Amino acid sequence: MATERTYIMVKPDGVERGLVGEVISRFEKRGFKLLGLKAVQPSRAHLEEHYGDLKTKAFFPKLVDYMLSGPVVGMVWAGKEVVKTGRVMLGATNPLASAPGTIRGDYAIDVGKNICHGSDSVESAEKEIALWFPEGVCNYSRSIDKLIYE
Ligand code: DAT
Ligand code: MG
Repeated sequence: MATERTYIMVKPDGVERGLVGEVISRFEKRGFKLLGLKAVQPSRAHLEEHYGDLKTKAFFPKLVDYMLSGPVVGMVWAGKEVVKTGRVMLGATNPLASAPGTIRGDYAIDVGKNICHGSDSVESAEKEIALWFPEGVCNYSRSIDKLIYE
């Protein structure tokens, strides 16, 4: 069985607020496997591609400007149902609707400053991984997996 992968990104507000470690820590402690990690200052064109499905939305220009306001930290995590579970760990898009215990529910208030991104499907995860990590990511096995998976 191929291992599912997702693209998780700490947005500029999350980086400036010192929440990179917190996001990494939650995915690490949950048991997911880190395959890629880097800080980047993406171009406008790169962000417009990443958010391509939202380009007709009224908030699109503001979203891209916000994403351009500082570096982001992108990561690739792997594991069982990591796409769906990653989204649950992030919380709802609007932080005010996010449950406490989620990243957005614990650290954010406004939708336009919601700290983190997570792929919304296996297909978009693979597209986003290719976009943000064109050089490729790691692939390795961990002996600890026998303590995490039955
Ligand atoms: P998500 O980031 O939960 O996948 P999305 O893909 O629908 O949500 O939107 C991408 C980002 O755009 C989101 O994290 C914050 C911003 N956004 C979404 N809906 C918005 C809205 N109604 N007003 C302002 N910004 C919005
Ligand atoms: Mg999305």
